[in-house]
Amino acid sequence: MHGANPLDDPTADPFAIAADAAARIAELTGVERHDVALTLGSGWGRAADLIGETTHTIPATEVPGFSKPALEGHVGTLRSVSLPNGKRALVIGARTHYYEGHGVRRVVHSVRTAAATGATTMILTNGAGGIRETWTPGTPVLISDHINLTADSPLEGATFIDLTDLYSRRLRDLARSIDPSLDEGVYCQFRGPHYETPAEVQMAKAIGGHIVGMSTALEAIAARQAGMEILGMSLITNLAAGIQQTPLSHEEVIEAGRAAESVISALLAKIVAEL
Ligand code: 8IG
Repeated sequence: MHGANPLDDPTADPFAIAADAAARIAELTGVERHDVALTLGSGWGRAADLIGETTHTIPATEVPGFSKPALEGHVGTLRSVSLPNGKRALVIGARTHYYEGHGVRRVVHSVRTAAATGATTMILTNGAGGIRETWTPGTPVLISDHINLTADSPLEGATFIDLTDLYSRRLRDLARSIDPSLDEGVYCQFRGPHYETPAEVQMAKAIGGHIVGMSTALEAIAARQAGMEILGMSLITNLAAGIQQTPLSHEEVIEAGRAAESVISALLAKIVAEL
C-alpha cells in the first residue's frame, strides 16, 4: 500500500479499514478464516516458525492500514500459519508502537484486523523490563493484568467496556499447565520511547506494577472490545531502571531477546498447540 495510511483520515471508520485489511489477507492467502492471532514482540519471533507451517508471508505494507516497522529487531510481515491441530494462526510481526506518534488507531489496527479475520484468541507478547529482582533477563512472565499509563484509549466516545479478567485466567492456567514455573505480574504500559527514570519505576512498583513496557495494554483493550480471549506474555529482557545498577540499552534488550528466543518460542508453540 503506497501513500497515505487510510487510518490517518480522522473521518474514516477504523473497523471498516480493519474489515478491508482482513479481506485483503483472505485474498492474498486464500484462507477465509483465522482462529488465533499472535503479536510477536522482541525475543518471541522464532515462535512463528515453531507453531506450524507458514503457508503465506505478506509484507505488512500490502495490507490496508499497516505500516513499515519503525525499528530494527521488529519484522514487518503478516504470516498465515497452518497449525498441527488444523487451526489457522495469523502471526503479526508488524507492531505499531504508541511512541511512534501515529495515534492509537494505528496501534490497535493489527488486533482489529485479526478479529476481522475471525480470530477469537489474541496472544500478545513483548519484551519488557522487570521490577521483581528474581526475574533475570530471559525470564518469560504471564501478564495477569495491566496499568495503562498512556492516558489514552483505543475506545472512542461513550464506549464503556469491562476489563475484569482482561488477561484470561483460563489461558494463564493453560500456560502454567505446560510450564508450572511461569510467574505472573501486572504490566505497566508507559508511553516511551525513553525508558523510565528510577523514580518512575518505584512509582510503578508502588501502584502495583511488576513489568514495565511500551506496548500491549492498548492492544489488549481493543482485543477485549472485539470480544477476543487474551493471553499476554512478557519476556523480561532487562531489570527496570534503578532495579538494575547499569544503564539500559536497546542493544542489551535485543541481545537478551536473542539469547532467550528459542526457549520461550518453543514454550509459546506448546501453548498454541493446546489452545
Ligand atoms: I525490551 O525497561 C524493554 N522495553 N518502558 N521499560 C520500558 N520498556 C521496555 C523496557 C523497560 N525494556
